[in-house]
Amino acid sequence: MPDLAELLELAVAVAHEAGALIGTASLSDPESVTTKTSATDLVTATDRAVEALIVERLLAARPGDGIVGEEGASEAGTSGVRWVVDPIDGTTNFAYGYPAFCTSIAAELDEQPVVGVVHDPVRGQTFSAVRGGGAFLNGHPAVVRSAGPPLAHALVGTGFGYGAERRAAQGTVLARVLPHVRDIRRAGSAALDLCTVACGRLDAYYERGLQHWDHAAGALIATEAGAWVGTLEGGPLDRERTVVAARPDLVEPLLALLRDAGADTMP
Ligand code: LIP
Repeated sequence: MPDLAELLELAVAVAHEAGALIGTASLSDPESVTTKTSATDLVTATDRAVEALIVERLLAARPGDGIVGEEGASEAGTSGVRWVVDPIDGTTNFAYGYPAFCTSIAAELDEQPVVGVVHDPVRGQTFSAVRGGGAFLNGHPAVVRSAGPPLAHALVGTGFGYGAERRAAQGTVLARVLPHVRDIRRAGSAALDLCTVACGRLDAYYERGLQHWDHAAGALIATEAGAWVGTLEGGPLDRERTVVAARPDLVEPLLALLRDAGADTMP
């Protein structure tokens, strides 16, 4: 069993270094921004440079570990520890200079997250968690309220995919959800949204179609903060399902509202 405190310390140090590199990035060269799965799915040279830095640092410290990264990093490893990396979650925001993006690093054992770090370089905020050890924001406990305003007065986060068909369906679901909650927030980064639930700045968050690296660290942080984290459809957090994170007292009414809104039948 690896020392989880050591993995956490490494992930925090590497995430901070990634944040510093992001801070020096220039997007002035038009070649530095290209697209991936669709014309709206952006990737920048900085995403790739930050992922390369993270991979280099993690494997230098722990040569036997595995890694999977959004920008293509893939190492099987032999140690049993696998790192799941999103160098810049919220790339569209980063490319626009819209101040809501982060670096997300998770360590997994047997495909279960045991360490999660989400670093927001704009606000200088680092969210972290170790399985069974609680969640923290800049070293202070991050705790979800066990109870609070009813769903009709809840602040709910969500997000939209890069494909037009899915966006249309997500827009239809959102229109049905909106009259039944206080308001909606769309930050543009699933990792930040999950951490925002973890520290009680949102009452709940839901999104369909997330990649593993979008939620690997944030889901552990929200869970360790006391949020319910799961899927609308039941089963694991994967691309085919709707990830939900919420105050425990909101879960039942929120899942019912999302089903009524047709969230579980979206393409
Ligand atoms: C983003 C997610 C966000 C989602 C965006 C995008 P990326 O990840 O964090 O929640 O709404 O469509 O998938 O592409 O910035 O790493």
